[in-house]
Amino acid sequence: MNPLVGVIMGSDSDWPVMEAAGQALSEFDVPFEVGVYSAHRTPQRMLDYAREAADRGVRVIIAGAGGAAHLPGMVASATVLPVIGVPVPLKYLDGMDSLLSIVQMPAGVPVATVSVGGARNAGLLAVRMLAADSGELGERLRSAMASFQAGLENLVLDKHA
Ligand code: RP5
Repeated sequence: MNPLVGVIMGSDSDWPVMEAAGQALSEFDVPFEVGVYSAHRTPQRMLDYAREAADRGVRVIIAGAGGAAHLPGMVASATVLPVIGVPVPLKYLDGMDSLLSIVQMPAGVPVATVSVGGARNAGLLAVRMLAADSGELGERLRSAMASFQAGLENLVLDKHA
């Protein structure tokens, strides 16, 4: 199947954080592609990817980067697809640099930013976006959420038993 989600990142060093997005997509059998596109090191390649993704059938882009993390915003400037930004924490500044670089977008160019290192939620958010027009995926999300919440309720009961 053609990939519905693009999971991209500024460097292959981001993968240990970003792989959780792929894991979440796999749990819902959502086909995705993975690639490294740097806003600073390979800007033209990044723009080509952003401009062509929708025509190839991609529906959501998850973009992770760290430090001066301009990848999600730059990609959002060159596509109409929804872009989910993942701030990747690096060695310094506890990921605050990544978070602030991604979250503070100018009006008109939206990026849905998840928490620092929040790649799993980025994957789950992409599934929710795709489920908006897929009844089957929506059912699977409802069922997964019910199991998740039941698990937490049992945990709370166990703690107080
Ligand atoms: C960013 O620079 C990347 O997204 C990565 O988080 C960071 C460091 O990249 P490397 O020097 O490890 O390749 O653009």
